[in-house]
Amino acid sequence: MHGDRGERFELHRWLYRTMFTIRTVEERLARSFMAGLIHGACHTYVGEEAVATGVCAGLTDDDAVFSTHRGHGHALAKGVSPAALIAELYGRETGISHGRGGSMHLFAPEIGLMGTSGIVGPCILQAAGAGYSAKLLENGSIGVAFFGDGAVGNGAFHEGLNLAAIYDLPVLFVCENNLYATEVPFSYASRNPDVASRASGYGIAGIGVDGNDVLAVHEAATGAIRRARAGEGPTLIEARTYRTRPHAEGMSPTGVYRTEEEVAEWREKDPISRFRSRILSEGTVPESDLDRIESDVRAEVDEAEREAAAAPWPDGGTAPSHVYRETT
Ligand SMILES: Cc1ncc(C[n+]2csc(CCOP(=O)(O)OP(=O)(O)O)c2C)c(N)n1
Repeated sequence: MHGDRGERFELHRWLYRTMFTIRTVEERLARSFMAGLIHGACHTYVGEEAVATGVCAGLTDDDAVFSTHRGHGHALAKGVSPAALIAELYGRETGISHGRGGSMHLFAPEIGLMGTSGIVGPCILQAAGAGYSAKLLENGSIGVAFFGDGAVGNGAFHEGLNLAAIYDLPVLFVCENNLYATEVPFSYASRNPDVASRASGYGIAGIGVDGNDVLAVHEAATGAIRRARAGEGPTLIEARTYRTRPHAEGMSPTGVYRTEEEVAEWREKDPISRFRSRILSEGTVPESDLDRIESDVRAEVDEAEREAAAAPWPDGGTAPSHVYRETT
């Protein structure tokens, strides 16, 4: 296959595989959490896969991603393997952070995953810092912050966007607006439900996009990445999406804050089945390829789970390692 058609074939395959990998890993992790295999909290990304996937498809290993407590999807889309992710959540030596950090301490700087984090907000400042560093070094890389609507009211949002704006820093601020911060509706926590519109307050570009449409996210991100690399400054992207599982595993998926009907409505807008239908209607990738991708991913995740469950625990004697910088 040549030219545009060939590029779309490869892109669509990558997007489908990445979203399906995130979904499969997350559903397995939810099951493992109930089985007591996961140490610490587990916030899944089910329903929001198109955001990390659409953005990360435009990044290189040199671009620095700063993530959140809901960061498994960002880690996988940036290139962490299911095996290294699952082993980390199981607390094993073979995990991406050698079993020391778990879900909210996933680090792989060699591929630009600069960390998931349990603290809501600072990733925005860290991404601005990465953009500042890239600008000084003139290395063409960019900083990316993924954060939820809950971070928009945090002071870090104002400081990070303002700093990036005044220095024209190469940064993408990606707000994953899933309508709730834990169980608090964004409509309660803000008088302005339109996050993208806030960009104008900082004099930067703001784009609102359907966060369950992976191609729309990818298109918005590609334009923002191109502008950032060209020295044209930061962009705020608001990806409107929804998490269909509870805030964290073990909590209720519905309750006083949202109804079962609302969750069911959003399941109808599932980003993976929507993308599958679109691929098939446009004929970019044959159905047999999509089926093969699914069976390959399931096999990979099966193997990753088996390996993680059999992997050794970190040696207790190494607990103080990596806590303080070695001095001479
Ligand atoms: C600074 C800080 N304040 C409060 C919390 C407690 N907390 C954990 S998750 C969360 C909600 C975050 O919501 P949002 O940013 O919208 O992300 P989502 O969970 O919806 O993906 C809060 C308030 C925290 N972790 N850090």
